[in-house]
Amino acid sequence: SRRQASSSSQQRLVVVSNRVPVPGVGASKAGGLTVALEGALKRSGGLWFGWSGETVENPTDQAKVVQSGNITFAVLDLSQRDYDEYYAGFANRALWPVCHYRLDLVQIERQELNGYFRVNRAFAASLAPLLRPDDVIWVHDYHFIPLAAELRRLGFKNRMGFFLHIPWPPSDVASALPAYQQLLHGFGAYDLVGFHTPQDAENFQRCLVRENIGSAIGTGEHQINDHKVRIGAFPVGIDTESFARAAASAERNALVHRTKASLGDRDLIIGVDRLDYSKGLKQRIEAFSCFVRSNPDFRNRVTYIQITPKSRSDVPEYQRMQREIAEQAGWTNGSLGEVDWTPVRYVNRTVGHAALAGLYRMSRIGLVTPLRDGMNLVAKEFVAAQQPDDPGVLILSRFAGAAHELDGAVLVNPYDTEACATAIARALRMPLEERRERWESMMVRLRTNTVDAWCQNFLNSLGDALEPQISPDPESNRVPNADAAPA
Ligand code: ADQ
Repeated sequence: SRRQASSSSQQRLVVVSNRVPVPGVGASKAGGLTVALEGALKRSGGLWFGWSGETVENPTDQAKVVQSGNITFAVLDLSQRDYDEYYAGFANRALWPVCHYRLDLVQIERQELNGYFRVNRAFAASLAPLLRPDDVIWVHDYHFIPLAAELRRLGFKNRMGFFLHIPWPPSDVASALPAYQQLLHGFGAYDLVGFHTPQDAENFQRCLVRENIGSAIGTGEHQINDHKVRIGAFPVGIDTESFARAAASAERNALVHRTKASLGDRDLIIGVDRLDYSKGLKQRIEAFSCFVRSNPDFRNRVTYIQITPKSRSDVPEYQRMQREIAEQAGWTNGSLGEVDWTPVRYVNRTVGHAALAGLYRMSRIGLVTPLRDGMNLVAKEFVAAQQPDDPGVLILSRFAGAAHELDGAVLVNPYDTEACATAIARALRMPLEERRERWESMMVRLRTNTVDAWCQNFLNSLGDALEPQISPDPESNRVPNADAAPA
């Protein structure tokens, strides 16, 4: 077959992502995902290529290379114009809102669109001299959809896979993207295109069908000219055991300790999200205040902490939202609070991994209510961090990819304020036995579908044999609970 299965471990893994955690450069803000990919690369050795995170006046087209152990990091700087058009522009003002079903927030600028394709072409050209014929290339996320097409144009025949970390909407929504056809053709240059949920994968394949791009061979396989593209769901996981361990030992963490002391005997409700309109913060604060108003017996007995680092502050839609959310948190406290009770503690901070795990663990409720989310790792981290004999309750939006897997959560429609308020009251009153049952069922999933398993599944499916000792288990590529639509 075209994808000849090599059982050698000669093949090198090349990861491409917008941000690259080059050791010793910048603050270590490694999220779950960079840790996971780092894990995969460390095992097999390989190359990690992407943006340096820097903008400079005259960027060169030659990547800066840093060797660390068996991983080679190679990064490019961007000019201010490239950054504005490719990153802050097309990626975050067109692709991000469309993929999160927010057509009201889409900004379409020809120049930004051109910048996006130009930067992808430039990245491909700079990656080209670093590539070997046997390399397996794994491209991540919406910043780099056209990368494979650009590499193919330069003659590369390597196996290439793409994983989208954000949702893919139905074609009526997706087709609001400019250069829609060109973007879809861009996906078609990969051998495998992965999404978090079967629903996203299905949406995507329907887009190809409706635009008459190639033809479906079956569900999850598409023939485009003489090229076969596989399309599948690969729900990302976390390092469950290590997160649980971090949570268990976090009692010694100073911030966790101080927070606990500051709460007195109040119950803690926690939200942790980047400040992003997809996370449903406005609706969430509204639901919390509806809960307090309709459950006066809980006044002064709960505290809602929302930890929300600012992100993409140079994108105008984010600046507007940052003001709105801050105002709303202030309003809520002004109207509901007491001299000795602040109902909402809203902080724009990044919190260390260990402290975060400890804060999740002492919470009665994790509020994860995005309006739309590819997966949402906070939901998984919250569950992994719970105390097995007295776990808290996860309240989860049905519009998070995680809702496909975490059937033990209390699933909510984040737009329905009163229903969310009721869910909060219900979670606070939930008997221990029910909490345990729900938690156990979620942990079963989280213990199997770890981030390592996710990497393995994707790479196995890409038909590569980087780690031949792991036998490809056909069941492991099945999406658990694939048929169960979120309630
Ligand atoms: P994000 O939109 O960033 O990711 P999420 O999956 O929740 O959303 O991951 C956020 C990560 O950042 C988590 O590991 C969380 O712990 C951490 N984080 C958030 N707030 C923090 C804070 N205040 N301090 C410290 N850490 C914080 C995108 C997609 C998601 C998808 C992931 C991975 O939007 O849907 O799950 O990629 O594919």
